[in-house]
Amino acid sequence: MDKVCFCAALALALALPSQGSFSPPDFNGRPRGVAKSKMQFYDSSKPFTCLDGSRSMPFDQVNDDFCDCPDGSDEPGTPACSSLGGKFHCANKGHKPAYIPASRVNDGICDCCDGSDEYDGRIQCADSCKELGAKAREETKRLLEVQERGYQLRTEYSQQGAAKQEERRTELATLEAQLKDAETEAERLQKLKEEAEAPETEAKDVHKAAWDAQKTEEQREQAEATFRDLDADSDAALTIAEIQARPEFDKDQSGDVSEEEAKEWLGGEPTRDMDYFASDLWKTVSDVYQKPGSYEPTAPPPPPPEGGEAPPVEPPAEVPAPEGDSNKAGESDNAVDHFPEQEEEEEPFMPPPPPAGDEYHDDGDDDDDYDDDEYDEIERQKYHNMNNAKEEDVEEGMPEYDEATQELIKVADAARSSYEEADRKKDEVKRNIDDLNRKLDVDLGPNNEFQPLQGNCYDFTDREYTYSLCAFDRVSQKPKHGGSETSLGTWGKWDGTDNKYSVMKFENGLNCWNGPNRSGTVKLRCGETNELVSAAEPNRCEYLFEFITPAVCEPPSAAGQAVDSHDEL
Ligand code: MAN
Repeated sequence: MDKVCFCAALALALALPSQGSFSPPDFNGRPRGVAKSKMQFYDSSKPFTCLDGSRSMPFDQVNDDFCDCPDGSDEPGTPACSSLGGKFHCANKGHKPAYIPASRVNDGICDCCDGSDEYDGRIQCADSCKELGAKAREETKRLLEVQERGYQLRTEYSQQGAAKQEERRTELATLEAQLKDAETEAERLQKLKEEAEAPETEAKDVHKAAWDAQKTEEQREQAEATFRDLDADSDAALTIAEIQARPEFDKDQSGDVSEEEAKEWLGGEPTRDMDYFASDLWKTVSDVYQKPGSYEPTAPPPPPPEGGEAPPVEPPAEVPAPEGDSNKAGESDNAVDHFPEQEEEEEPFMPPPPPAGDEYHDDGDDDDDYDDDEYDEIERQKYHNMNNAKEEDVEEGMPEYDEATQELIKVADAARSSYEEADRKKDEVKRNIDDLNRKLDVDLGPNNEFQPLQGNCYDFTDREYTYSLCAFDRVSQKPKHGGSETSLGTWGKWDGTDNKYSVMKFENGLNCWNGPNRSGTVKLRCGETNELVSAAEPNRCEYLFEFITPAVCEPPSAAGQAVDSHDEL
């Protein structure tokens, strides 16, 4: 390989006393740029062999400013092998030795604190190693003290953590015993509740059945009264002509009630008796039927059927109102007697509601579109949740329960609230057990040293956001000048490479628009306090935090080695 000539080397050859060809003077008694640990390979009494063993040469070719070895090892003290990635060793006596790229040798800039990289005389470098070394040693000492105190705290954290975990285990055992008792108690009270509810339900059912019977009776009476009113000739048969005589049956509003219309009202037959009317027709008829004297003023009088006799205009003398009026004490027998003291109010006549189970009865209020059943169900649920079950099956208008039933309801209510209280207690114990188990399941370090951080949050504020790290829980970000908090992730796992307890990983934060879910990586460093010291977003929606904590401080011996990793001087 042709030797490369460097002008700087030529200049040096002229400026400095020659030692062999262009070799720069030794430094610290060894060839310039050679570390003490490599001295044995640079023995000037022998030929030099490239460190990769590729070739040997007379020793005066070492540091002659010509690159001979493919690994650049013959030029440790000159820039001749820069292109091969050669390194220059600064001894830096009084401070830490260091390697710099060979290209920086004699480049006019002082790189080594001892100035050994600038020897061609162009510039003079002051030796600042002593001063820098003293500062560095002071910093090392400070760090060691931090490590020492931190480790002391870590030991305390471990003790606290172990005690806390033990306390949790003891509490868990207590709670598990409590849960068994609470379950037994809830079961016992549930039985009592069921026992109290059985007679309550029975009594309520009896009451309800009587109420239903009364309603049926009332409806029958209303139907019969209506029949009597429509049956103008009182022959116990309702005819087409009698229907035609009533303007409210003008379904198509043509001005009169046609024969077909009337027949339709009678269910397709020319005549109907009271029974059929009450059981099959009344429900439909009641929608339009108008009590005598309550006709719409504008309704035209029905024309007499052709060739037939005009129906009588006089309504029958005594027609009980279809609703309400018929339930006066003493007016009916059987079911009505179940509620003898019930007071009824005089009400204007309204078509009676369809019997239970029928479709929703349109009250003419077009915007009233809620679903009755759904509403009732919500109400029922609400009552139940309020532990107010006694009201849930009281129908509107239904008379009060009798005293005996009310007493049964009271007893059942008390049984229900006792049971629900016991059930709540049981659920609370269960929740506490789950909570404890979750805490006990977290890996709090080999010696529980991270336990004192559990449940604590630490903030760091930069120009835009306040970041919050809640140990073993979540990391979040909140804009400094208002706006809502964004989840950057919840506790995921320990994720260090050499030491898994050196990095925390938080995952599954809020989804990043058009990207992944946000996530946070927390690098832990030894410190005397617990502090979030930096936050960054190196990639969009991936956050990187630095957190100092005593929980990762090493024992002083290991810390000393790590901090004081001096090379030889
Ligand atoms: C918010 C913050 C930022 C993030 C963007 C992504 O502004 O969470 O940290 O980079 O959303 O859209």
